[in-house]
Amino acid sequence: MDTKAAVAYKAGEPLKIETVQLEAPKAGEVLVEIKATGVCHTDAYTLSGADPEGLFPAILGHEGAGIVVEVGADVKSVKPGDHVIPLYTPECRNCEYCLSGKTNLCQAIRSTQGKGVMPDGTSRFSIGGEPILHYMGTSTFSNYTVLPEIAVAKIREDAPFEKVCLIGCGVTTGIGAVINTAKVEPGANVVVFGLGGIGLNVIQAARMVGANMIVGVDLNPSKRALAEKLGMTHFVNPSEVEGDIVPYLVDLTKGGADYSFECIGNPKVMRQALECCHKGWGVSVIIGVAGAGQEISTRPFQLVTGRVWKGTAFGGAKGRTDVPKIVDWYMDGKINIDDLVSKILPIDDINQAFDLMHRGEVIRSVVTF
Ligand code: NAD
Ligand code: DAO
Ligand code: ZN
Repeated sequence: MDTKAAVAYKAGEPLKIETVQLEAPKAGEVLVEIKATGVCHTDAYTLSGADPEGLFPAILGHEGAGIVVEVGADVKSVKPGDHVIPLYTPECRNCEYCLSGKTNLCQAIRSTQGKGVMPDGTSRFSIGGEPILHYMGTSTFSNYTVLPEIAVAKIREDAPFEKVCLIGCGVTTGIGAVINTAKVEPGANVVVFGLGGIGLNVIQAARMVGANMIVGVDLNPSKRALAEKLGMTHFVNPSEVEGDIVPYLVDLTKGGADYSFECIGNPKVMRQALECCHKGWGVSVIIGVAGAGQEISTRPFQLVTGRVWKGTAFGGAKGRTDVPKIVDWYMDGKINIDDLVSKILPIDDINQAFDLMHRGEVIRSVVTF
């Protein structure tokens, strides 16, 4: 079939709207009509050329929602008409990682996904017979996309696509980091570095689990109002703090954060996030993805004296199991996604969504087909 898609031909160049040929789903695969997709920093990171694993030409996009149109042989868990959210972290429920009960990093299709192809080693997308690569196993910047069955979460049918698409990345990552990775308990003091799409979801999850202080740290004062609406109790702008921000935050939290979250991707801030944690038990979670080749550092004594450094991908969420529950939380009014969707644009204007993101003018732009 033919499908409309935004194609990334080359690093650093705008996406091009094209008619792309898409092969039917093979065994264990599903064809999904994407209705809406968020535009996330990770797409921009890959498009910029800074991502060492970025491959071109490809169809980017990993924060989508849509409807199953067709299923290949042996597909049992979804059927045409089901509403789904694509998963860049699949859940096969059968590999060593899934069965460990210790991680969400299913490895069933990891090697082919990283190469931009489907599990049989080939791409379903092409133009004029030349293959176009998949991206993160999802390629949601295409009106129709093919995914492995294990990489779709079935969701309820009354959930609006242009909102719940954010559960495909930002919402689940931030909320999962609090609930699954850090396991923040009621009364805890939390410090969140970076109040973008990820940090705001950390904040609303911290409020949901009953955290006491929820301190937000951001250089951009325009982030303050929405963060407060979502539960932030104290705002700190590092550019207004005299001297080192670490002792300032330790003082503010009366001994240090029980939990801190780095939601920027800056190794210097990652160090601050660890070192502002409480001696003896503070846990710091790295969510931000740093540039290729960057390294973190601290004095080992920070860890000897009881602080813990952790990281999380997709908030530690097992997609097929957890994503439908998060959709329910949104539909039940327990979490706010509406305020995170700053702009809705048609796919033809997708490059404008990237511009808005680079200018820091949106939390998320959502593109619809
Ligand atoms: P964003 O750009 O919307 O938000 C980052 C925020 O950090 C902005 O508000 C910015 O003003 C602030 N900031 C920048 N530098 C700062 C500094 N030095 N001190 C304080 N504040 C600073 O980004 P986002 O969409 O929220 O994503 C955040 C990070 O999370 C990115 O690195 C992204 O790649 C990563 N991410 C990780 C996962 C995962 O599974 N681990 C998933 C999605 C995104
Ligand atoms: O190696 O098993 C693996 C999976 C690695 C992918 C984890 C994704 C990390 C977050 C990247 C940003 C997501 C938009
Ligand atoms: Zn698995």
